[in-house]
Amino acid sequence: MVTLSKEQHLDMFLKMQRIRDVDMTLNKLVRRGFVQGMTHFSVGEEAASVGAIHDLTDQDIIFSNHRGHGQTIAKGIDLNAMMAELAGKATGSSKGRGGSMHLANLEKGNYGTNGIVGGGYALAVGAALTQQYENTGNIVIAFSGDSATNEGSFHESVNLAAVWNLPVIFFIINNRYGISTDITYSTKISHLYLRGEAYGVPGYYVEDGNDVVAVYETMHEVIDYVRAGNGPAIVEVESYRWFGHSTADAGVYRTKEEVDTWKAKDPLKKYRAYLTENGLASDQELDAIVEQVAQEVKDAVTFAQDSPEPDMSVAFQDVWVD
Ligand SMILES: Cc1ncc(C[n+]2csc(CCOP(=O)(O)OP(=O)(O)O)c2C)c(N)n1
Ligand SMILES: [Mg+2]
Repeated sequence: MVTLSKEQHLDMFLKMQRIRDVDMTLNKLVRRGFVQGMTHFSVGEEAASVGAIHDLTDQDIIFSNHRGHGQTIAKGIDLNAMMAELAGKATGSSKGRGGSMHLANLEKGNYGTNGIVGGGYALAVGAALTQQYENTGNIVIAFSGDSATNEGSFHESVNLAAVWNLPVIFFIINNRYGISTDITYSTKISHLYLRGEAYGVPGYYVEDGNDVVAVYETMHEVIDYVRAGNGPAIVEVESYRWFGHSTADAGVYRTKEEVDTWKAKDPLKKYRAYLTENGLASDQELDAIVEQVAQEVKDAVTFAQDSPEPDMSVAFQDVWVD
């Protein structure tokens, strides 16, 4: 058991609320053409991102996938820069050239979301090799979904990381679907963390990935293990996306009952109950955070809307190192 301070708890609650509010807001704005390109929401999976990232420093590195708003926010991006990026504006975190699936924030160690399923694993292994080679003491997390672990790049990356004893964690959010394909149609084994066994990598499992404290406690142990130079680890947490795979999903492959069952396991409600029942925060304190975040998100949308379009000349900037 790790003891988290009240400040740490409130920070985790705030980050989870930010993820929730940003994606709920975007879900409405998408229909009004605010977002440039396709986007995938993290609503329902907030605890997994925040619990996994809370113990990282700004120098520790993350790579994410197409569903990366949650990790991007948990790693501390400025909301104005994120919203402007989603809207394709010049003030965006990647000057409006990236959008939802190329959200990066290098100062905070976010090396980017990625539209190629399984595309982040090998990049994470490369970044972990740099940390080892330069003896920085920093670690790397490669976030992915369940389905991506069927890509060859997952297996090659885990194997290489194991052989080279690299400081990288493969963090899998198992939401049971790859677009509309149920996991039982694509994967024979019951738990993805077991895949580590084949490569000599320890696997950790959090059954309730909607419990931010449970995710945090496991990750606290795993991060210490990896930072101490013991080599890579795999972590699998179970969670669920409330919305469709992307903004273009009619949702015909799952029942309303199934979605409702998971909505009842709302990570934010669960955390609020934990904090209030354990005397760590009052409902009033948490309500104040909810209000503060609502204002931040509103301001970020206004900032993005009022920002200029990028000039075409930026398209070829930052492609090569000078
Ligand atoms: C190499 C590649 N193959 C297929 C796709 C299309 N695609 C986008 S997301 C996705 C499913 C990913 O599922 P999972 O890894 O479980 O993540 P989740 O969407 O559930 O968070 C697929 C097949 C892609 N973007 N890249
Ligand atoms: Mg999935």
